[in-house]
Amino acid sequence: MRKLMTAFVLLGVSVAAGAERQPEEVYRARREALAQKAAGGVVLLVAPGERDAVDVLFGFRQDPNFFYLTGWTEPGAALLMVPATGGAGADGRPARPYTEIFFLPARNPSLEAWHGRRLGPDDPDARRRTGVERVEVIDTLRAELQGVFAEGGTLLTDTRPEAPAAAQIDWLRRAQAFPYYHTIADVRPLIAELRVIKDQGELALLQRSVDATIDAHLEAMRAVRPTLSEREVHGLMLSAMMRHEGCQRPGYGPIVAAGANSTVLHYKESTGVLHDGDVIKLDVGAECSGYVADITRTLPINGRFTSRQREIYDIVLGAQEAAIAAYEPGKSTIGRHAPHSLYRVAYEYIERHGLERYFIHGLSHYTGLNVHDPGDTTQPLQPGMVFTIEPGIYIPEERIGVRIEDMFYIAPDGALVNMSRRLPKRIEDVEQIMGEAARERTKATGR
Ligand SMILES: [Mn+2]
Repeated sequence: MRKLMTAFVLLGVSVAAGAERQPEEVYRARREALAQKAAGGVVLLVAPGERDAVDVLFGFRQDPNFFYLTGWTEPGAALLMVPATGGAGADGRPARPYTEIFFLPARNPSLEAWHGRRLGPDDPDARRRTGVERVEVIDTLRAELQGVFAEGGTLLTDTRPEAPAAAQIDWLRRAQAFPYYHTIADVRPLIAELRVIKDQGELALLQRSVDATIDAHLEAMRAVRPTLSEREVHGLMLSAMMRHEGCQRPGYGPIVAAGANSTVLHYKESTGVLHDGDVIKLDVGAECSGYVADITRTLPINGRFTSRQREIYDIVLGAQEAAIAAYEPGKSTIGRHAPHSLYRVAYEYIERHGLERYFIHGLSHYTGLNVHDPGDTTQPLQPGMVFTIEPGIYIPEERIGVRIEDMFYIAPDGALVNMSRRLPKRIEDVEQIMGEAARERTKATGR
């Protein structure tokens, strides 16, 4: 832990009681990189409102793109990035430098009574805390846009109809009838190009989520036994991950699936009970400081795999190892149909064992602020990319579903690094941990 803390200090990640922010200059550099990609377009990002992204258990979750560019975790904000215009031309109009404006809702004491203190645009430390030079009240956003688009231009924003930006720019869409021409384009692909490469601070935050998730899986490995319910196992895993500082919530709907449920890829009910002789599939990950880990293990409920379960398990593990061994820096991809695909390697391994019709999903996805992080999966893996390798075989007629999922990153020298290697997965290691835990339980209860 001390080593990890040292790493955080070195990387400038400030460790607070809650979520951590990276240094201001990191977010500013991301905004500037996005402004480059926007090539003269105006960028508008809008955070969800107080009620739009609230989980009853875990509270408000910031929009990942908004968080990536600002580190801001409060609701209702907006960010406007306006490109520079050239020097005074023949018409005498003044040049405008590149401008960033951060918009905040006006403070609302009655809302704060319910949700707590929020930063307001008039707070003296608004600029310091947002990291943006100009902070305005969000009511002025429309007037600001009207000024910027007085002569048309391109607005880059989240164009999904359900995105918070939609309400803010509805009038602009309708204003298409005005004489000056403007276009609205999707900003998300440009941000995805940035997000797919993680910086050192992000890798440290992701490692922290992975470490919390590993502890959750170890907790389950020691606890799993017949008669427990799926929900109890899930509760134990949640408790273990929440012990880690900065861990806020599960990274995604946890899959805790025993027996026949293990053959359902995204089983979410957790209503089952653990039976002697079955396996349990645990696809559970933590979100810490916004970054999500995604790890899966499959355990024998009574502590010992049957010979058939072993057979399937070792094929899944062999497929994962084959994909890892096949990795080539600057060449391998994770896309299902991409050239030099690691998926292909894993698929062919399972095919050689005659079970390919039971491997029915992809092998990998990027991971970051989203469990399925955006990014082009046909491009060769590059330093800073973080992704899963997760083959699986699901045989409903035998009640056996096995998935093994680890998280990896590509180091600066191109090496493939397993971020979750501390979590055992070889059959003998898993059985040993489960056996020791069972013996300790017997000793403790005298039974
Ligand atoms: Mn996954």
